[in-house]
Amino acid sequence: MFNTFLDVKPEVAEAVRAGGPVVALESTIISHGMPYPQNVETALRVEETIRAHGAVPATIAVIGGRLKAGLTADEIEYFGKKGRAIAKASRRDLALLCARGEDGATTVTTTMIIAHMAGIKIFATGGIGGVHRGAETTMDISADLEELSKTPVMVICAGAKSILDLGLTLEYLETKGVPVLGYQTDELPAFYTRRSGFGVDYRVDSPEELAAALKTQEAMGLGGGMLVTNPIPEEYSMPPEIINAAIDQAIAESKAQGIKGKETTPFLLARVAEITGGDSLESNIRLVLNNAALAAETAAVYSRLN
Ligand code: PSU
Ligand code: MN
Repeated sequence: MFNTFLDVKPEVAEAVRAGGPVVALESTIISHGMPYPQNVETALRVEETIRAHGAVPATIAVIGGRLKAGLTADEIEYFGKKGRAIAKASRRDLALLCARGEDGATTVTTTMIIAHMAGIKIFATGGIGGVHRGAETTMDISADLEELSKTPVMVICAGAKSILDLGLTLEYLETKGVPVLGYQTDELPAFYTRRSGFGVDYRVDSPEELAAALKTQEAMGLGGGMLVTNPIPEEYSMPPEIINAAIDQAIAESKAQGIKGKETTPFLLARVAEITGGDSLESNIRLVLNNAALAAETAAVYSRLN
């Protein structure tokens, strides 16, 4: 799709034109999800992993009011250094950021939007947003869930952190018609841990099955995205009691400090990372690399279908 606000990196544009494998990546995970310099190192390693599995990486962001599909290493460094000073860009922010010529870190929502504009079908990340605990009174539900219901991109993640109400998140996705697939599992993974106690809709065991599911949903003209949840590799998963205690503490602090709106998720992510220290950062990096590899394999299979 042509869009006058969109700049597609030449390598990405060529691969899309040729129907080759391309994987989109988000930039909020760089600016808000990890500390500098590990965020930049990880973003570059994720891109290398995608290349090693035969696909072209396209890290997505808003820079100087332009929607970017594909960043240079210098642009990734700039994003990582500027960190949380960059505006977190959700759907409602895109027009204003472009009108004002500003930078924005793309969330799952805006990465899906820009990936779709650029013709990219598969996107790898760490965790998605969802229905927050206590949403029955705060109404804090991530725009990621709405976007998954309308934009035709497959999002490959490690589930969602239990900073969210995972049961309500699954209910919302069911209402919105978003298929939730478990990669080699029947259970929704909870980011740092492989298990959550909640079932997924379908277990899928190979990149071939993932590619076929995406192709079929497109061919039927159903619209909307798909969510693939890929458990963190066993050796990097964290003890549930440690991570759950950190999450409970972070939520209590956010309530005490009156954190609201778009600040909630970055606050909780940062506090959980601080409380659990280097262990959770290492787990976070490993699961993103794991998702990047699966996304690249799936994109490679998808590009050979037809
Ligand atoms: N959850 C994570 N890691 C993340 C995010 C969420 O475990 O990095 C980021 C993603 O960019 C996601 C966004 O799209 O936070 C959701 O923010 P909100 O809950 O404000 O919609
Ligand atoms: Mn929110």
